[in-house]
Formats: sequence, C-alpha cells, structure tokens
Amino acid sequence: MLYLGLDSSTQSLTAIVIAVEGSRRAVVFERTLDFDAEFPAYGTAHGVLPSADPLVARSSPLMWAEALDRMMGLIAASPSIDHRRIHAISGSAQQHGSVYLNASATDRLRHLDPDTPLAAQLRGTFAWDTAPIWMDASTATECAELASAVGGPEALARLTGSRAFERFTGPQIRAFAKRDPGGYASTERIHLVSSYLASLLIGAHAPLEPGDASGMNLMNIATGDWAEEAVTATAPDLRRKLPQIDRSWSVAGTLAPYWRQRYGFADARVVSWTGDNPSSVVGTGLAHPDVATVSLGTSDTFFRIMPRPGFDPTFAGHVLGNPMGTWMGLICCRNGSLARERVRADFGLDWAGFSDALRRTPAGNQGRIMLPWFEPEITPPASRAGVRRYGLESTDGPANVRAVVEAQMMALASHSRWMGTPPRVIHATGGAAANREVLQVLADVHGADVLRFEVRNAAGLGAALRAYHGDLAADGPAPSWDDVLAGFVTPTGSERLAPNGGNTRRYEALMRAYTACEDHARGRGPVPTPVLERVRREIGSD
Ligand code: XUL
Repeated sequence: MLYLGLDSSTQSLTAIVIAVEGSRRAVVFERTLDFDAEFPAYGTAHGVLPSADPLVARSSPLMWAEALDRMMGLIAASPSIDHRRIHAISGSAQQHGSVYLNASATDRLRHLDPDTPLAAQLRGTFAWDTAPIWMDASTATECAELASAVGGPEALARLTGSRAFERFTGPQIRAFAKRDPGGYASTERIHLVSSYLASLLIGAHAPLEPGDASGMNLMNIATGDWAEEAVTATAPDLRRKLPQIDRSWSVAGTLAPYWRQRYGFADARVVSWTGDNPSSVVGTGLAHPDVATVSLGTSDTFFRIMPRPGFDPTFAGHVLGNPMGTWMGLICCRNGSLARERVRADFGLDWAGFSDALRRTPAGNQGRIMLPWFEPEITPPASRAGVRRYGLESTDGPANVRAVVEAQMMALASHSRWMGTPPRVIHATGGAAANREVLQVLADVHGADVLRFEVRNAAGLGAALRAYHGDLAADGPAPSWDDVLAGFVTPTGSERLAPNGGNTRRYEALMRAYTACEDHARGRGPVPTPVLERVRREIGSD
C-alpha cells in the first residue's frame, strides 16, 4: 500500500510517498517544488509577496493551489510509483496563515472541472486574494485588543495555550475584519493553509484538527474545541465562518473527482491536514518528553511533547495540540534559514565555506555575540529588525558565521527552559540539519545527543505516516504510533552526534553573555560589557 504526505511550507511544496508492504517499509518518492523558481508569475521572494511595510508578510493561496496541482501531476507521471495504489493522503502546512473564501467557494469546490487547471477555477472564490502568513508582525494592536477582551495575556495563555501573538490567526482575522469590513462580511469560511489545501483535495470544506487549530489564539487548549470567549472577542459572527475541529486522525473525505479524472488517482482517503511543526512530531518519532525536536527551516523551532496542557509562564512560547492526541511546547525563532543565508551570502561563501568557517573557529567565539535579527524577531520578541554585534567585527567572516549559528542555538536553548529539564536527545530536521557543523553547535549548546534522520523533511514524512495511521484507524481501532513509525522513524538509518563536554561548559558561560546582550538589545538591561569581559576571561580567547 502507498501513502502520500504533502508539506506546504513557506518556500516550497514537498511530496513524500511511503510504501508499507508487509514488513517492507520504504520512502519511494520524494520531490520538492520551490515556489519562487517554479511559479515566478506570482512574484514571491522566499515564498512571500513583496510588501513596502516590513511588518507585513502575505502569500498567494492561488500559488499554493497551483503547486498542489503541479505536484499531483508529477506524482501521477512518475515512473517510480504506481499512483493508483495511493490509499490515503495527508498533509501539513506552514502554521497560522489564513485563507478567506467567499460564498461561491463551496459550490466551486464541489464541481471542479477535470479539464481545467485548478488555479483557474479558484479565481473569484477568495474574499481576500492574499493570505497573511506566520512571518506577519503587523497585528500588535489587535493582539492587545484580544488579550484585554479576555482578561489579559495570562488569561488568554491559560485558555488557548499562548498569549496573543501577531502571527496567530485570531489577531490576523481581527485585523482583516477591521481593515476591510466588506471583505470580512463576504467571507463564508476561513481556513488555515492546512485545511485549505485539504479542502482542495476533497472538493469540500475540510475540518481543522487540534495541532494546527491551537495556533490561532482561538481554541481551548484543554478541550480542543473553539474557545467561545476568544472567538467572540476576535471578530463579529466569527464562529459561523470557522471550520469544525475534528480529531487529528479523522478522515476529511476522499479525493475529489477532479484528481481522479485528471490524473488517474484512486478514491484515496484524505486524512485531516495539520501544521508543519505538529506533523514533525510524528515525522521525527517524538513520543517521549525527554526528547526534543529542533527544526532548522525558514523558521527555527524547538518543541517537545507535553502530557498535559499548560502555558509558558515567560509568555515566549506556545502550548499546541499535536496529532498524537497529546500536547506540545513550542518556540519559534523567525530568523532561521534566511539569517544563515544572509551571513553566508554577505561573506561570499558557499555552504562548504560556511561549514569550514565553523570548523576553523573555536566554540564560544571568544565571547563575541551576534543577535541575528535581520527581520523582526518572534523569540525573543523584537518588533524592529536590526542585527546587533557585541565585540564582533562586521567584517570578520568566519566569526560572523559562528556567531549567527551560536546565537540561534542559544536562543532555542534559553527560551525553551520553561518546558522542563533539558532534553537528553534532540531530533534534528529541516534543511540546515544537513549541515554537520551546525548540528555540532546544537549538540554542544544543549549538552544533548543530536540525531539526524535520512528523510530531512520530517513534516512531509509525518504527513505520509499520518495518512497511514488515519487509514488504519478508519477501518478499526487506531493502531499504536510505535507500530506506525517502526521502520521509518527509528534510530536505524539515522546518525548520532554527541556533545563535546568542554564546549558545553563554554556555552554555559557564553549563555550568560548572550542573555545580557538580548536584555540590553530589548531595552531591559544595562550595557553588557562587564558580563562580556568576565565571560571572555572564563572561556579564554583561543
Ligand atoms: C510556528 C511557526 C513557524 C511556521 C513555519 O509557530 O510560526 O514554524 O509553522 O512554517
């Protein structure tokens, strides 16, 4: 049996097909379509539409649909698999982004014509033809309004798992309703990117599930249903416009006639889609609270399973649902791959040169610190972009390479402390997990073993595994996750990097310097020179 997982991320769409035949378990198809390169007509840069306001980040739901259409065609045409044997499909998408459909969408979805490309048929079905995405930071006012309406940041965090965040869907919906009341009134259904793409596959409005719905500031984190107070406070008549929230492994429907007639797919089940981070929980086999996942993609995220709901008392992170039915703590740093990329390009390096710079510079970087806020940062919150350097020459290429990576890993470590005792093992995924030297810094900063897996797109693999799990669960009792993951997400075929004890001790000292710099840059602490000098003496200058 074949199962298809799709992952619609900020910059690309990935498809992964797995085969489960008796004891044979293998990834048999993997393909990525880069939005900028493959769909230049939309004019995106790194998957984002141009904007004069640096706080605004939007993308095109039509482009995502066109990418889905192209990908399904490529799967159907691939000589390496028989796509008619794909039994179930699931997917994941960048979190928080929202798609606004008008009253014509329901009928249009139901009657998609297999002779006409999908995107052409969706024109006219949007109440707003762009979609705000997770990189948007323009809704500070709406965050404050929402928080105050439900009794303050802590009340909102207790209720929904997070204080109000600019990129979360509730504040984004409120901003749209205020800015364009007519467009909002004509919105019949608001989807997340995940449920929008699932809807295209089934030709009807798909439900949400708690993993992705918890990224909206609108879901009751304990019950997994809409939090009426938050929904009412967000925008008028909102409850009616939201999809229902089903269990993560529910079958949303079967593949619409469009896909069967246009490409010859079977009537495969479509299991509810989730967010990319919750999907990576499955794709990295994360079932144990002692283990964390670090995803080094457009955003860098750190997350671990939680047995109970709760909230981050420092208000930096989130508690989300996850597709295994429990909860997860998550922090998200916006300046991930694009910041690494900027430093690499500024010094004219290729990725081999970037790795070489890490090899040639000492752990702790002689106490030199960079805050790589090329764009406004989410964790820690920094609404104004601007790279800060402490004791670091902006012309010293190798030291800047080390500084950006060390800062990213220290931000993940320091802001995830609220999740409990440090993890013993970290599962690494995302594009930069290909880079051994980056992962060594990750291991050393956290003092944890780092495992990297053969399949680097854990969200896409998680989606394929969720398709398999949901398909079995639809026919009988839900199978155990251990059985589903076996052979795909086990230490076999993975590589383990151990931390270097000496380096970990240096990073314990450097963390004090890093925290002092963060506090200073955010206007919450004094000039950090004395701390930096002490730390430099402590870790030495070799
Ligand atoms: C998580 C977040 C990002 C996106 C990236 O809260 O905003 O990690 O999910 O796709």
